[in-house]
Amino acid sequence: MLSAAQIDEFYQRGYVILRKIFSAEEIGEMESAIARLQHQALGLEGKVEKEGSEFVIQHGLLERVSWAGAAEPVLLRYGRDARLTSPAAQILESYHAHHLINQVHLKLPGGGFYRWHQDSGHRGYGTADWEDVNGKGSYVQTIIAVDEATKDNGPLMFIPYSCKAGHLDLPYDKNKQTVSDKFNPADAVPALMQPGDVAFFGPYTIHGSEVNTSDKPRRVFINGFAYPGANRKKYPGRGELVRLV
Ligand SMILES: O=C(O)CCC(=O)C(=O)O
Repeated sequence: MLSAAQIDEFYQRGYVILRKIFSAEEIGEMESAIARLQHQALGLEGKVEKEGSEFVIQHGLLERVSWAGAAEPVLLRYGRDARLTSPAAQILESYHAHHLINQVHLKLPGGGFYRWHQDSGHRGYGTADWEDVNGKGSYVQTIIAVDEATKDNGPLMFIPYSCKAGHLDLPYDKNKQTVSDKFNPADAVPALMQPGDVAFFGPYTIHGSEVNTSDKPRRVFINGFAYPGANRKKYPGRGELVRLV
């Protein structure tokens, strides 16, 4: 459970990081599932649907797996673990949410660039796909660190307090860094996490990450929950309504 101060931190600074939430053994189970996903992706290229999950492979390297829990049910189980959903319930002030995202980012050496963005853009803010029905973002993204995130392996970076301005309609180009006078990248703070730590952030928090310049992967396991009624977009997987607490 989050304290009142942590909920405040989430809505003011835009993110909160909880330490040592999943044990080394549990992270080991997630790692094994990710290794099996990598095995399933061997020989694939581009965006490929397999076993209900969507694999994205570029130049032979697995970049991410969306709705990973279809191919690896253990990841669906962890994605709905109370240690994620209870804080999500507190943040959303809802007993239920649509489980939209259940995704692994592998960030293998040399890869894994994610330009500065707000998740509200990905959700479809300003289109028929998305409505901020609770007026507080209506969405929470949770990121479990599977590997240690260091300065060299492309850690997730947040722009603190960027959420305060709401949706900023930042320019979109997947492969180029986002340049906008609406935020200053020099304000970015890296989320240096240990395996088992979890970051929670809202849809208006500007975040991104650079290429992994180390020689090991920087894997994270991401689960996203939308306030009932906010989403109308079809996601890989079922995006079903789940009970949070
Ligand atoms: O894996 C990363 O570094 C980026 C994650 C991200 O951008 C997101 O979850 O929206």
